[in-house]
Formats: sequence, structure tokens, C-alpha cells
Amino acid sequence: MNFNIITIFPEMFTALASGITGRAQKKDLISVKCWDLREFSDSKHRRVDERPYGGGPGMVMTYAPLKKAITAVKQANSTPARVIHLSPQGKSVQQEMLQNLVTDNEVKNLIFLSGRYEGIDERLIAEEVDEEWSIGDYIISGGELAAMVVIDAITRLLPGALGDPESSQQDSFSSAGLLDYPHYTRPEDINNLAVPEILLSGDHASIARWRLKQSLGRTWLRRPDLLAQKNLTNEEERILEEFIAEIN
Ligand code: 9WO
Repeated sequence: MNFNIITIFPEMFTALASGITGRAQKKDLISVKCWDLREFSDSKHRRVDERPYGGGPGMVMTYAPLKKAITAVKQANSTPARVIHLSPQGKSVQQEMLQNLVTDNEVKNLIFLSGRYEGIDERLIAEEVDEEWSIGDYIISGGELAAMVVIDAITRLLPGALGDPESSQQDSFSSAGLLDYPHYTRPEDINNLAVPEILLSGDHASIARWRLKQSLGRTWLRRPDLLAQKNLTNEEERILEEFIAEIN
């Protein structure tokens, strides 16, 4: 997957050199290319913003540099690119849509527009943006961090990006659509808080069932909205009922 980011803060994306996204870049599973929007400005002072029509506070990112940058990125890629604007007005990013993007294998080049100031001239969005994505209902200072969140989430889904021990199938929201079960490691005694006995038993089938019960139970308690979207098997229903019966 090729990630292109159009931004006035390209240096922020050095964060992706760490961890799984860093390793994926070294393995050539992904590329991360930042395009400094100011380099596409025709003005002497490399301006990319102007005051809003209609007045009000702040500045708006102008059409021309963004249009030139998008054209340059598309020319640099041999196959079609999808232009994605990170914005609170977008559709909310979900694990399933990212999984479909990777599985369908249709788009290999993504262009993320990371807005700053008060936002982007609406005509650029109308003419050039294919999709608007939101990572959640909060305002941050610009689209860069949102782009990095999405890049990280997509990268984890690419075959070979995770080492065996990290296998993504067990994550929260993996194919199962359930929250994760609780984890324990050494030491066995911490302030008299016990490790659940079953985890010390060596009985792998029972451990797997206990973990599923915890996942179902925590999702029921904390994210009933997620559970409502799922069709539980009869066995899962039984295990969840057990969890509920065991509360107090
Ligand atoms: C500011 C604002 C003020 C009052 C009412 C609504 C408002 N929306 C915004 C706004 O969206 N500001 C943006 C800040 C302008 C472009 C960059 N910014 C941004 C992107 N903030 N948060 C995001 C973002 C992107 C993706 N997912 C979540 C948040």
C-alpha cells in the first residue's frame, strides 16, 4: 500500500518510522510519502491559506496549491489513487471498512489530505475528494494525526505486517467484533490480586473458552452497541449467559 500525505507538517510523519509501520516500510509492504503543500504554492512566501469569505475567525486552505499537489501525486503513481480528506464531517472509520479496503485489493495508492486552520475550500473537496473520513467525534488541530491513525490501522491488516506473536486476529475488533479479554503476566502475586486460576491450569480448551467468555462479557458490559451488531452462535449465547449469571 502506498500512502501519500499532502500536509504543511510533513515532519510529523516521521512518527511512522517506529514500530509496526516502520518495519512495514523496511519490508516494502507500505510506502509513506509526504508532499509539502507549500511547495505547490505560487506565492513568494509559499502561502497556502487566505481569509474566509463571509468573515469570521481563522484562515482557509486555498484551492490552487491543493489541486496542484493532488495532480502531482496522481502523476507520480502509475495506478489509480483514492483521495481521502480527514475531517470530523466524514464517515466514521471502522475496522470493517479498512479490512474491505485491504481485502478488495482494488486501490493501492491512497492520498490523504490533512487540513489545518479552519479547513479546506469546499470547492476543492467537491472536485477532488473521493471520500471524507472521521476517526471520531472530537476536534484536533489538523488532519495529520488522523491520517497517521488510519495509516497505522491499515498497515496492521496487510499480510506480513505483523509478526506471528502479534497476529491481528486476536485484537479488539478483529473479525470477531468483540472486545479483548483481560491479560495477565508475571509476577503471579501483585498486592494479593490473584491471576484467574484457569490461566495457570494448562488446559488450553478451557482457557480459550474462558477468554471468549470474558470477551463476550466485557463487550456486553461496556459496548452493548457492538454486541447488537453481532449474531452470536448458540454456544456464544450460552457462554455470555454464564458470564452474566456469575456477576455477583
Ligand atoms: C472547527 C469547528 C469549530 C466549531 C464547530 C465545528 C468545527 N469544526 C471544526 C473543524 O473541523 N476544524 C478542522 C480542524 C479544520 C481542519 C483540520 N482540523 C481537524 C481535522 N480537526 N479534527 C480533524 C479530524 C479529522 C479526522 N477525524 C477526526 C477529526
